[in-house]
Amino acid sequence: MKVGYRLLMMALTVPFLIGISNFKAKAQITTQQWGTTGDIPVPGDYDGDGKNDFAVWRPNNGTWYVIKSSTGQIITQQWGTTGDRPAPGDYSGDGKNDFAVWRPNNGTWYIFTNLQ
Ligand SMILES: [Ca+2]
Ligand SMILES: [Ca+2]
Repeated sequence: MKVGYRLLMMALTVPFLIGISNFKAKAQITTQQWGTTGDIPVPGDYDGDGKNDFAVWRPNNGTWYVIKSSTGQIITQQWGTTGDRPAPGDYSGDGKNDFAVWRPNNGTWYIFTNLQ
C-alpha cells in the first residue's frame, strides 16, 4: 500500500516538476516603463500586428499614450475627458484596438476609430 502510494505520488509530481523546469527555461521577463501616477493601463493591439501594445490613458487630460509594438513609434491621441472611463476594444473589426471611452453621466460610448 505504501509503495503504491509513493509510486502514485511520483507519477503525479515528477511530470509537474519537469513542467516547472521547462516553464522556467522558456520564461522571459519583459519590463517597460510607460505611464505615470494616475494613468490607467489600457493595453491592446492598437497597430494590428497581433501583439498587445503598451498603452495608458491619462484621466486629467483625456489623452491616450501608446507604444506601437510593430515599430516602437509613440502615438498620442486626445480622446475623452475627466470622469470618462477608458473602454478600448476593436469596435470597427479591423483588427486594431480603437480609442474608446464610456461617459458615466450620460451612459454614452465615444469611439475613435482612426489610428494616427
Ligand atoms: Ca500591436
Ligand atoms: Ca478597430
